[in-house]
Amino acid sequence: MSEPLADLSARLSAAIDAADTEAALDAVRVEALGKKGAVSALLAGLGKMTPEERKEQGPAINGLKNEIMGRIDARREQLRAEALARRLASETVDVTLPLRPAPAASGRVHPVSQVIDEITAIFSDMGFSIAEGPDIETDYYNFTALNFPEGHPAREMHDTFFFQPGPDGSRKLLRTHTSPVQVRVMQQTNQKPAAGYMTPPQDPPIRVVIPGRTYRNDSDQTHTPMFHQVEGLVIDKSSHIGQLRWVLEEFLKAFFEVESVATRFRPSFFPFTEPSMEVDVQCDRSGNDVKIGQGSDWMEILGCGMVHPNVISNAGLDPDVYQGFAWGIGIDRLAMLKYGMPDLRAFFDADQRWLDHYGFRPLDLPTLFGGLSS
Ligand code: 2NM
Repeated sequence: MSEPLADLSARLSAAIDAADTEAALDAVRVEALGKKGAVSALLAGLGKMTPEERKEQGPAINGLKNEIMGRIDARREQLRAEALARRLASETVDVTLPLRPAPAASGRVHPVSQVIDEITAIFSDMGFSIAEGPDIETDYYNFTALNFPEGHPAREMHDTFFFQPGPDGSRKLLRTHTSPVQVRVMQQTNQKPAAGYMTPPQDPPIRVVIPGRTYRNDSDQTHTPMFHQVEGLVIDKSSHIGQLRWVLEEFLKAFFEVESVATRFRPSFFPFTEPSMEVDVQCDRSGNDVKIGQGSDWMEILGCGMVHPNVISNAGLDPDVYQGFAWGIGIDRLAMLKYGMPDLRAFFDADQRWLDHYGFRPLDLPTLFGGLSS
């Protein structure tokens, strides 16, 4: 005997009310109205009834079917409304919370990048161009063109990182200074720039500064195998040491943001300059950190000289027509001095806390009119 319609209706209604997800509700729908569902079976049974039975049972079974469909639809709407309410409750936004800072506000510029930007701002203002060149160099550009004779001890003193020799036996190297770029700049007189580098061709007078990464196999408290240099070059028909001294002193005053600096030029030796000099800058070491531009102490800060005639001719210019001066400074040490960072090795540790502390705000670009390090 089949289940009375009233009982089936009550059982399905209870199952519909108990379904607490749309998936559970759909299972009840299949159980009632699917191909093998209880209500579908009753509907299929109508065909085997006598006309009188059908007349009575037909409306009752169809009524049950419509009732169950209606209940399922209502329950589905209810479940959806409940789900929406739960989501709205869980995703509320507290508009009184502080905003999370934008990347431009929380990101920091590394002190080395900051100092490079400051140096290039100062020299741009003096009419210099900025040039760049490859980190991987040939022996020719790194040494030979710069008047380092074959087998000269200065080559060993550079602690060069060499690559494996190529098929022709020549070894590339990681540049030990940025001076090869000076040679490339001089060579580009009347030529197109080499692909990929921001090195504008220029006829003399050449006024150019080259910041960049340099490499030497040396690592201790004060040396890292990769470090940064900025070198400068001026070439004209009558460039002289007096101009060199003026340029360097103007640079040091602007960089250290002081009214005056005294400098001391001592004779030295570099293969690519003659005469060569080391420059000491006036400083005060009586306090905790070194103060530039005051006091009665001296600190060596850079090397410079008049470009050797061999370098000028190696670069394709006539040394009887052109002469000039060049200098080189270590950027990492300049950054330590100006911003009071005690340990060079921390520069390249990629420690977020160090960068949060010593880094610079990315939208405060250094300019001479707006302040270099404001
Ligand atoms: C220094 C010191 C002295 C220098 C010379 C040249 C070139 F290519 F023009 F010959 N570039 N840089 C130079 C001179 C670099 O660094 C301590």
